[in-house]
Amino acid sequence: MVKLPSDFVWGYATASYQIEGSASAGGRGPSIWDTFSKIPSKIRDGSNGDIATDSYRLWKEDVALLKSYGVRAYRFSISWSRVIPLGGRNDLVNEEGIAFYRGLIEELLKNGITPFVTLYHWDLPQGLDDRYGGWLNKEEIVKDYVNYARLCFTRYGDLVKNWITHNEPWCISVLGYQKGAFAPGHKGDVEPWIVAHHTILAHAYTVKLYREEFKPTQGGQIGITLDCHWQLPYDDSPANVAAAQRGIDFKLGRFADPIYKGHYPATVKAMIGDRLPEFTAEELAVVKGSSDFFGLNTYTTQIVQEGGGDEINGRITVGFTRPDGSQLGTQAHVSWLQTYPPGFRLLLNYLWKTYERPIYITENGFAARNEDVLPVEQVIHDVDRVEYFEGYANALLQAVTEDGVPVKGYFGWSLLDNYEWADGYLTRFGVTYVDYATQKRTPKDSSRVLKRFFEKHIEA
Ligand code: GBH
Repeated sequence: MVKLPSDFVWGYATASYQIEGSASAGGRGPSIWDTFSKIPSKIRDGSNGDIATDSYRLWKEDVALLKSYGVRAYRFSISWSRVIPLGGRNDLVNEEGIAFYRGLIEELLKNGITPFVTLYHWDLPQGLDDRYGGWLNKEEIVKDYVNYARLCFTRYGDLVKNWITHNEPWCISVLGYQKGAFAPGHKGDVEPWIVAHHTILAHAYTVKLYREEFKPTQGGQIGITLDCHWQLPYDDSPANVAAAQRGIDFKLGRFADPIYKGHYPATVKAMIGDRLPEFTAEELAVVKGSSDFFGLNTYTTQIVQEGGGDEINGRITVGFTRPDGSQLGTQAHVSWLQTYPPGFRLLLNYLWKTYERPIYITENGFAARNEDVLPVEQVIHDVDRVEYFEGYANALLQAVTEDGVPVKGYFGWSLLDNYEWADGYLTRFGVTYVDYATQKRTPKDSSRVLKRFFEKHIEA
């Protein structure tokens, strides 16, 4: 095969809190991000998602934009507290919120765009955190999450055939409960492992529900999205090679191994000891095999050396500098991201070999430098983002056509510049420039790159 298969899907991704705004309109209840973003000094520019890109009101314009970009699919997330304002299984459903996503889904389909729906992109209803501690409370959160998922399958499953449970549980547990950098802002080294365990269970029981009660009649697929930077050993010393594998275990394997293989990685168990919760036999039977595909968010590669780092990454040191002093690739606006397409190809091969599931790239993208300060006329000529997407799309093509990795879809992050969490509005990942004063959308050069690429490389 020299081309991508004719049913290859591609498009752009977004997330509810990052684009919707209208935080207290339409009957929406608050989420933990509404609370967290208002704590002084948590967000670099002191901003929040109250308005964001105003997509709760401008959604038709956004669908038209997607259409003009030639996409086949759009990945967005549902705001849990917009459809169940207080979040719980005995709480009221907000029909206005339900109707909003129904309208969006119908408009996408009318335009020939397939919806890929994420159930949870970090905006837990504040009501659940207040009531019982949110992700820390196993019995309650699993039941409430499954109930919320049931509502979505019931109301949208006739039209939506591609479901993603969590977006990046690593961020939920590590940034939310270990580093305190994301909502709800806890710090410690016990909670992150408990929370991670509960996100896996909520995911798994949701998939069980879908497979038993919805899939037989609705016929869709469901999986989870995990994030990973490829880990490149600093040199070929056995210690650094082992460190790179441990880095992958701590970032990805801690979720992927239970879900696809039925156990936590041995390296994680060894370092975390009895802080790592155990699954009961009954739970394990539900967890193992609980994803129809491998959803991957990936942005970059890190160069890894043994030792020195903290436990979060498995006591490794990560950077971008090679032994000869050279950098891995083009530096982004954010410190954690450099362009390195070969790492993407290596990661895809690793995932296929290790987990043997079809892969969807659910996010991949680049924040070019200084887009927060340059005038729009300059920002739209985003050469670094163009270089990034060309490199990564070609690496994907090679992985599929030369290495035989079954990648089924690709979503660029993101359709629009948007609320970049703790970075606020200072970091821009969009292929569309957003003027936050007027909400005017202007396509950047990069919006044409993926269109051209997939027009050329997908089988007719
Ligand atoms: C994704 O997160 C998110 O799904 C999306 O919402 C976000 O807008 C997008 O990527 C761009 O960031 O703690 O050293 O890893 C990517 C995960 C989490 C990666 C925060 C960078 C900070 C540095 N990101 N992380 S580090």
